[in-house]
Amino acid sequence: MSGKKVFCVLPVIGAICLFFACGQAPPESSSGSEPLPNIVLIYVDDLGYGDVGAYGASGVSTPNIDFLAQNGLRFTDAHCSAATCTPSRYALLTGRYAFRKEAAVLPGNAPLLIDTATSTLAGMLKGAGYTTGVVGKWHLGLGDGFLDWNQAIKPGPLELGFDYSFLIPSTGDRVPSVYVENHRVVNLNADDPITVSYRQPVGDRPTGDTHPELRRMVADPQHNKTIVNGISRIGYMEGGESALWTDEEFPDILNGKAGNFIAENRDQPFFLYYSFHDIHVPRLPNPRFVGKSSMGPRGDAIVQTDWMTGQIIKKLDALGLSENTIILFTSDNGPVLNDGYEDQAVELLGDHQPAGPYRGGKYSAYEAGTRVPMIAYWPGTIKAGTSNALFGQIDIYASLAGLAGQQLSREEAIDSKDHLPVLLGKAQSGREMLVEESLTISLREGNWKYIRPFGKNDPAWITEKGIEGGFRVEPQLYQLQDDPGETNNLADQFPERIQAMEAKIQEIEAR
Ligand code: NG6
Ligand code: CA
Repeated sequence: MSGKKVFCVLPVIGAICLFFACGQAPPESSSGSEPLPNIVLIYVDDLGYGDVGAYGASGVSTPNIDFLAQNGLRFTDAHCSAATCTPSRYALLTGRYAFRKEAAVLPGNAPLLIDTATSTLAGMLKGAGYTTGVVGKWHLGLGDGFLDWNQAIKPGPLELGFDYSFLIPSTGDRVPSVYVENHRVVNLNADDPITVSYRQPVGDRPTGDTHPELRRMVADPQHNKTIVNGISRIGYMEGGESALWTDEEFPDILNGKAGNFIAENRDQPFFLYYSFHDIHVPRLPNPRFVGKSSMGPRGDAIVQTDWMTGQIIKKLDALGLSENTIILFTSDNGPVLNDGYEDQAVELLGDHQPAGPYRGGKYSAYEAGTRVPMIAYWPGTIKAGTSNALFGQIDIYASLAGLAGQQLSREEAIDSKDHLPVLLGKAQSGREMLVEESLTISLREGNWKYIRPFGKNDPAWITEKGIEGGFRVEPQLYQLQDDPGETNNLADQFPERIQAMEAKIQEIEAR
């Protein structure tokens, strides 16, 4: 890698200095000759299929993400595992569907969802010789159920195979509104301890309910609790004044931590799971991005996302790591406009289509719930192009194991399949079947899409958000080739296909 090339000018001296500097040569890939590439997984929050220029965005321009798309492999049929955050991230990091754990969106004081005995993507890569780090939104719980935010916060990422972590513990709209670095809340003053409650008010900080006039944004009842930085959040929080974050600083603080991790590990293979806060609510982009789109805060947050992505590309370039680093850029679920705060996302949308040509969005059983932008960029190795292969993020685990030459045990990542050739653009046929998790389960088989019946038609909280959930008491079957917008339910015409696809879901569930 470049750090070593600079360090070791002459081959012989190079060999000697390498020997003394590192004690051993860097780990190699499965082929045995190439050094392992670094892996940077940029995981954007709530970014929809149509929210990026390269996927047809009209209300915002994203030159840096478009650069990745133009010079890398742009997927048109790639899916996160679920239509909300926690389940998608659970599946990404464990290679197991979230329904196996009954995972749903977690409150900000939930215990760690992933059992520390469970194999994880980070742990697997660590075993292959990678230094592993996570920076950004976590939302998989922390602690063992009795978490004291003023003490060592564990178990968490460091107990799941990450060597380094710098976290927004759950979401930007949930307390505690503090960063956690490794096992500690950052900048916490011991004389001002933190208490968190999701049941009853704690402390005397104003809430949106008691002091609506102190809010910078109007929020719905769930988001109307403790006010931090002028924004009411979900949940109550007392203390920790010196540790509170300022939302507008997220891009610089997170990029700083991500950049440091990259720079510090430039001389050995690293895996960085870089999990953006954007474009989740509350959308409070840094002032330098305000007004840079035509869509208000939601569009400006996309501009900020693009800038953050560009800085990472530049950082890798500056360190000479680009040709030995694979960047995977994708999102944890589909798009949402109104998700709890009045930030004009609906009013200023114009003709921008956050979900592209697909129906639904975040939370939905329809395609837009999980069909998200995904780009694989690795200059010199991945050829620029477009892949229409059906790809699931559930397969990132086994595919990267393939890349790193790691053999998975029988119990490990049981839902993940090695589709490395698809990821690298060397094969065009991806998954035959793909599970999409939401309040129900949908199954893709080629271009067929079956949506399992749900107990009731779209619940009120979904329709109130202006979302089409796709939840129906009757089965739904669509043929996406002719009907990408899932408008023509063919269930009555193809009862045997419905039966067969339902049986396949049950087979997967029973695995
Ligand atoms: C929901 C929140 C929503 C968002 C979501 C999680 C309410 C009414 N809505 O429960 O605002 O925080 O959880 O988003 O509380 S996710 O991207 O992390 O899944
Ligand atoms: Ca999300």
